[in-house]
Formats: sequence, structure tokens, C-alpha cells
Amino acid sequence: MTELLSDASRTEALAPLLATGWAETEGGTAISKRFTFVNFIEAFGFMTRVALIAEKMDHHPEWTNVYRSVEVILSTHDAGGLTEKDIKLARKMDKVAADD
Ligand code: HBI
Repeated sequence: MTELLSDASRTEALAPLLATGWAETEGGTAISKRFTFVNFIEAFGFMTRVALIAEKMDHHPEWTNVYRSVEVILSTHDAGGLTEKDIKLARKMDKVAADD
């Protein structure tokens, strides 16, 4: 099972993600971000691409789509909080969103 991030590695890993719009949820067990696209098709395309990546990683986002925005929450349920898997998926999501 993937382990929770230590305080030091968590701080280091989170800094660049917080700079791109990710935020720690209350209690610190997850990170969240709202991605906004030009239209529904772009938003759904993002979700489709991320779904393939998530399945490959065996790590799945909690997310909601409303029209052209996608609200994402990442946490490792098995570990009860943030792990390297969440950090990796967050980085990949930022890449997919930027790659238009
Ligand atoms: N996705 N976000 C998230 N957190 C998990 O703990 C998790 C998952 N996807 C699959 C998964 N765990 C499985 O490895 C286990 O439930 C077997």
C-alpha cells in the first residue's frame, strides 16, 4: 500500500501544485482544483484523457463536471490521505489541461 507523505516531502511536493491552483482541503487529507475549459467538449475531453491515465495508475479522481468546469478532489482512500500517487496524478492533470 502507498504510504502517506511525510511532512517534509508533502511540503516540497505541494508547493508547485499550490502555485498552479491546487489547494489542500480542510483537514489536509486531499487536494482539490477547479479546471475551467472553453466549452463542455473540452472539459469532457480532459476527463476522458485523464480517465485513461487514472485507470493505468489504478488511482482514480473524485470529480464533478458542470458544463465547462471540472472540480477535482484527489486523495488516497486506502492510506487515508495524501500520497505520491495524488501528487503524480495532479501533475498529469495539469499537463493534460495545458496540452490543448
Ligand atoms: N483511487 N483515489 C484513489 N484512492 C485509492 O485508495 C484507490 C484508488 N483507486 C483504486 C484503488 N485505490 C485500489 O488500489 C484499491 O481500492 C484496491
